[in-house]
Amino acid sequence: MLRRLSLAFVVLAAPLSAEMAHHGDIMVTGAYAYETPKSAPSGAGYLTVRNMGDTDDVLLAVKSDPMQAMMHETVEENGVARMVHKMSVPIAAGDTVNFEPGGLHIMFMGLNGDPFEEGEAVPATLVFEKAGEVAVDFTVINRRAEPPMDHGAGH
Ligand SMILES: [Cu+2]
Repeated sequence: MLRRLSLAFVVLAAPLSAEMAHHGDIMVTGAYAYETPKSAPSGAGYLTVRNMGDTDDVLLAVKSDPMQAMMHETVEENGVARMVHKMSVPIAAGDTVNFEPGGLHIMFMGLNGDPFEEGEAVPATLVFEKAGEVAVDFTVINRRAEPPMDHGAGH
């Protein structure tokens, strides 16, 4: 079921919209990050990526200068959770991939004393193999707030 998102979402197409349509339509929704403690070196962001096209795509990187952003996945082995750095995340044609707590997430490193504060937006650029660069703002929310996620579509 498609739920209405409680926060406005941003979909920014690459400059060449014809190219975009040709190479597959990537739609990014519900991007948010949790606020961080003042001295935290890093923060985590989550979002939903949909491939509305008929061509498989791959998320290759996330840029968020001056921070370093990486794709991570939390995996559990023998009851111990650890984070694995993902070099790429496939977004198959017609697929929806959820980055959510306990699974895939965007790790922002190098906060350098500038914590994520509730209400601010963290700008980032997602780099896809075919769709190219997609700009997205991660809305920073309170740790206890309900994430602006659409959980229905991907499960
Ligand atoms: Cu991580």
